[in-house]
Amino acid sequence: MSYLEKKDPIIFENVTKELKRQQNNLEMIASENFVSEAVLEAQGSVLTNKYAEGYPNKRYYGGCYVVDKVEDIARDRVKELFKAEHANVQPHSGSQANMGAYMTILEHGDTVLGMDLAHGGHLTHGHPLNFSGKSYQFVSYGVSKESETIDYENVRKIAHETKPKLIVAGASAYPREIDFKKFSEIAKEVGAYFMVDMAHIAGLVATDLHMSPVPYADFVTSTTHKTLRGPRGGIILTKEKYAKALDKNVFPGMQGGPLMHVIAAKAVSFYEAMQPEYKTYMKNVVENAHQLAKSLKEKGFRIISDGTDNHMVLIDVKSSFNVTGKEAEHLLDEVGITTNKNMIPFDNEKPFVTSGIRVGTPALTTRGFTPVDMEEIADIFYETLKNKEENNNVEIQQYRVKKLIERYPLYPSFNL
Ligand code: DSN
Repeated sequence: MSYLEKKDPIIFENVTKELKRQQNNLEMIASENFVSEAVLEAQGSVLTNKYAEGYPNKRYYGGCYVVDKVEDIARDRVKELFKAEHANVQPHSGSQANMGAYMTILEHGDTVLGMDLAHGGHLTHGHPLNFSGKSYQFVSYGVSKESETIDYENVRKIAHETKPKLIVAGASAYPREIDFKKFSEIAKEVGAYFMVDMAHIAGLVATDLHMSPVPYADFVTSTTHKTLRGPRGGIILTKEKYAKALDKNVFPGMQGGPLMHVIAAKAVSFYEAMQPEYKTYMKNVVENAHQLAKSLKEKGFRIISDGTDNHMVLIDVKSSFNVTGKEAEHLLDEVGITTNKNMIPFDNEKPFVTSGIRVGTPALTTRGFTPVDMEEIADIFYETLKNKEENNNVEIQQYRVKKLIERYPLYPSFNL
């Protein structure tokens, strides 16, 4: 019997249920992944007990000589991984990472140019209810109606008109490569700082499957739990010239004690991302996404921007099969496929309904899924969504999902 089971059976029961849910469903949320057992072990370690406000060798608490080493290793590894001059590994999340970067260069009310949320941008890129939209004056760029890809000339035009202090690139729902060089040229033209939120594509950047923003941006932020396959958390990379100001804005500016157990787990995932197997993994992620987009198209789904360059596919389910994103998410859930409804560019539906769903291949690829499986999954999507008024043989699709899952066990050694 585990400690948890003995002490707190109800939480134990739910942890077990969540393990089973992850094992028994097709996890296709583009921002999710399955970390290694080593990452889980570091995150579940006694480092959770340690207070370490400050930075290595400059702490406000005694007894930090061990966690100092851990944070130094994490910083060194992530700098090596992304070829960055300076790294801060303390942000508790991607939102905190963005806040830390904003606080370093912006004053309240400053103008920031970021990607429209409805076109793929993130909550912290200026949503009116988020701290970003409340603290700063966000203006936005989007994608072109025809190609559904970023219109750089339009970005340039808006930048010249609005003279932002900061330009933000990076997205939560954009399936195409982003040209960070072009963005940095535009930023230079208008005298703006340039920041990239690479949360979704960090794994592709680490393995040279996407242009790196590091040489071009003043600040690069990321989460560590998406394609990077680490624990839930954030990082900020920057040039040496901003290092001191950035660190001061993260602590004491924005956070107190760092989560040392999470930093240890981040360090483990950075090590893993430097290994050749990870490069193979990321190549497979992209290959699977390509195949998924291709097979979905063959089945009659309209794919935003007509394909993908990365790990995600954005599907216009509304114009494909007259089903909203909300309905599609629900129908797919029923057969054991986890996705999320998502706005598509120029969407007429409300954010809680949407015309699209966003799917990704990072988690399934961690389990070992291949392009042949993507063809099968596209067919299950089709059979499930083709006619919402009809019974689309839910049991048959559930059985097909079960068969796929059985082929690629997840955390087989876990015996909770
Ligand atoms: N909510 C995340 C995503 O799903 O993309 C971004 O923070």
